[in-house]
Amino acid sequence: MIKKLFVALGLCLAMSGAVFAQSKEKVAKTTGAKELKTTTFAVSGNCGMCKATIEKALKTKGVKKAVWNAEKKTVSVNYYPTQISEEGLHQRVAAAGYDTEKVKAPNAAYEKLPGCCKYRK
Ligand SMILES: [Cu+2]
Repeated sequence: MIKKLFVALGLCLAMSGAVFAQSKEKVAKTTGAKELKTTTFAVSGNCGMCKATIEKALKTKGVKKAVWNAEKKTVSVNYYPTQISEEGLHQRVAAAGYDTEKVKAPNAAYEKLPGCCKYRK
C-alpha cells in the first residue's frame, strides 16, 4: 500500500518535472533573440548588380548576413527567427524584383530592374 503511494508520488514528481522542462523550453523560444538560423533558398538573377540588389534587400533588422550565389542562384541568409520570419525574407527579395522559390516578384518591381538584370525570358 505504502509502496504504491511512493510510486504514485514519484510519477507525480516526474510529470511535474516534464512540465517544468517544457515551459522552460517555451521561454527559451520566445526570448531566444540570440538564436541564429541559416537558410538557403533559390533566387533568380543574372549578374553582379542582381547580387547587390538581392543582398541589399535583405539588409534589414534580424538579418546578420546574406550572400547570393550567382552560379547556383541561391541566397544564404543568417537571421534571427525571432525578429524576421523566413517568409519575410522571401517577401523582401520579391519586393526588390527577384523571384524566390516561394514568392514571385510583382511585375511592377520586376519591370524596374535594369535591362541586364531581367532574368525572365
Ligand atoms: Cu543583374
